[in-house]
Amino acid sequence: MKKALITGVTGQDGSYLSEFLLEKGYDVHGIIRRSSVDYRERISHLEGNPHFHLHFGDLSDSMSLVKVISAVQPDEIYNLAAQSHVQVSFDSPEFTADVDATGVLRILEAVRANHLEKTCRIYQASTSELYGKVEEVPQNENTPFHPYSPYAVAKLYGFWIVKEYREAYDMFCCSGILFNHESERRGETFVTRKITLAAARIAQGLQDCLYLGNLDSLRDWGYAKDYVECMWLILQNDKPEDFVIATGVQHSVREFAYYAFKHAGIELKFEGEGLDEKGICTAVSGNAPAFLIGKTLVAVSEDFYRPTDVVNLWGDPTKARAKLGWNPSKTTFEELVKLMVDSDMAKVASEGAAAKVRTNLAEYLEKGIVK
Ligand code: NAP
Ligand code: F7E
Repeated sequence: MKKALITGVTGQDGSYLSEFLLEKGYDVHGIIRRSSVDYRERISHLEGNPHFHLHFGDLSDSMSLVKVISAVQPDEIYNLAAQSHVQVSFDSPEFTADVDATGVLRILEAVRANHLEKTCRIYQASTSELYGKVEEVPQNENTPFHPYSPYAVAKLYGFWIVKEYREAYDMFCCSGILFNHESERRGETFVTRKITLAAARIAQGLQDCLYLGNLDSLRDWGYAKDYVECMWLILQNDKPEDFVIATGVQHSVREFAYYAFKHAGIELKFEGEGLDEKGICTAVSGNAPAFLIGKTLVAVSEDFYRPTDVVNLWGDPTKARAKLGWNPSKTTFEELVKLMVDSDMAKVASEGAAAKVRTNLAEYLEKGIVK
């Protein structure tokens, strides 16, 4: 039985990759960090599976990595752990560099320290953010990099150190240059999830307005569940190579918001420009309340502008399609938006129902109906 070690196992991609590898018959080991609150929501359904194991470790702690790799003796390592939020990297640039740049080096060195460099294959979670202030569209494996945030600069080091170890020590280590990929499990502060959650809350009368930053920003958004298959395919390839993983289709943040609200039963019309742009409700359908009509439901706030923003990401997945046989069009943009909104509509409804039970209970207690 093959053994895989996943860093970042509690994250969006780590959870899908764990499921994918378990289905492929792997023994899956994940590295987790200690936290004062329970954050294992995305993998809690896997705990108890005899082929799923968790180990404490941290990408900023070399010794912990050496020890976990020594204990597991993995055939494949998927390095997904990172401070992955671009905006946060402006607030915590040093931490981001330590984990996203030096952390990659620590993994590579831990593999060498355990004498596994000839047997263990390593996948590095690289990113379309490397193209940053883009120099051509669409972007492929030969497009020049121009990182445009502390996150992207740190990830650029990760990309180059992987390439260096591949050439210097003949290691099977590669980077997947992944464009944005989203899902029902996406962190709630990334723009897609922020939008689908807000659309669900507004449609259920629990939020008044959604504040966003740059609505013109363009992204090539795919489905995370489809992308983890490609991480695995990259490590099954005959030789270690880097691949762009993308859908080849581009949309703006405004379009994502338009379709998400539409699917939640709210028709939006965008008016104005820059900070004055607004998304106004023109019609409702389904269970969305009629009082929303005429109201501003999306507004722009400077708080969500970045010091430097990446605004034109559009990937060319030709190489992955040709060499790995990967299908970039498995889940379309419309399907992605729909599945995220459906999931958040259900989540908000169940939270709303639980809140209502709590309110009723409080009222009954106060009135002495329930003691
Ligand atoms: P995510 O949901 O933010 O998950 C990040 C994971 O990294 C979490 O499990 C987190 O653990 C872990 N982590 C953070 N700092 C760590 C540290 N010091 N030591 C050990 N673990 C640490 O990210 P994702 O969306 O799944 O992305 C996975 C990887 O792909 C990341 O490297 C990201 O930069 C890269 N990437 C993502 C996208 C995308 O669109 N999703 C695109 C390109 C590249 P906690 O739960 O303890 O915080
Ligand atoms: O922003 C704009 C924002 O935070 C997308 C990470 O997984 O993908 C992700 O990074 C765009 C940006 O993702 C808001 O300015 C507007 O232009 O969802 P995001 P990201 O920065 O593209 C890459 C490939 C990674 O590697 C990263 O790990 O949307 N935007 N208004 C907003 N963004 C956020 N977060 N919040 C807003 O209110």
